[in-house]
Amino acid sequence: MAIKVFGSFISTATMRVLLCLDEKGLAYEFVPVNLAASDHKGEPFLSLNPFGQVPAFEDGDLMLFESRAINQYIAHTHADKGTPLIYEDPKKMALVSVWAEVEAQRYDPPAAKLTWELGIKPVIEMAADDAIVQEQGDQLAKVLDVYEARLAQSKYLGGDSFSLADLHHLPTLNYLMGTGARAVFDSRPHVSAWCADILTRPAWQKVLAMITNHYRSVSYSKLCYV
Ligand SMILES: N[C@@H](CCC(=O)N[C@@H](CS)C(=O)NCC(=O)O)C(=O)O
Repeated sequence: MAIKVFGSFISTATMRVLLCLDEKGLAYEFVPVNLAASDHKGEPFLSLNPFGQVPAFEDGDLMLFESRAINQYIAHTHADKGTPLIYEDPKKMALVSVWAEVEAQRYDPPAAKLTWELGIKPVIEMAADDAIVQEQGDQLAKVLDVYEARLAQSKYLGGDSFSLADLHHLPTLNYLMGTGARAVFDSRPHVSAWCADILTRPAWQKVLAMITNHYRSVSYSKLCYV
């Protein structure tokens, strides 16, 4: 039975899951959820995610939500396919888990707020809040100081090879690279090299191409939501 992802192409959490599936070379069906019409706030979507947020995920009789948990499931279930995103060795895997937590708990809060202010608001013709941009930019800079030290010692956050810990950053990272927040990454040499490396991964380029093709086929008013 086909894997299904219910989500939106503008959603970083949706992109995170699509990227994981592409790294694994898995086929899936994408089911668009119209956020502009608030389809995620009513049935049948609430049966998939009672918190009313995208993405939701279906694999046979298994239904999941929370992008990072979905990716853990994909990485474990298809450990032998495509890019290995986890380690069997418990010590190596523990480090991947540490940095996956760092992404979720430390990096994502400021990165997601900056993505909204600088990456998404301009597209929907809303003005960015300068105070939030300043505050979250400062917060992100402190987190990236820790990344700079880690990446000076380790090619990837979780270890010697690309893993879920790196993968989870890509959607917000990609948005931020097209904004003024890019400077906070570029000014840290090891962070900057890591960004250049992971942003050019073929699986991420494939996700971006799919999103770009999709937006070519929808009207501007729906750009952000379909
Ligand atoms: N922690 C959740 C976050 C999901 C999330 O924030 N989804 C956003 C899009 S990226 C959403 O559905 N926003 C619409 C809303 O909250 O109403 C995950 O990683 O799946």
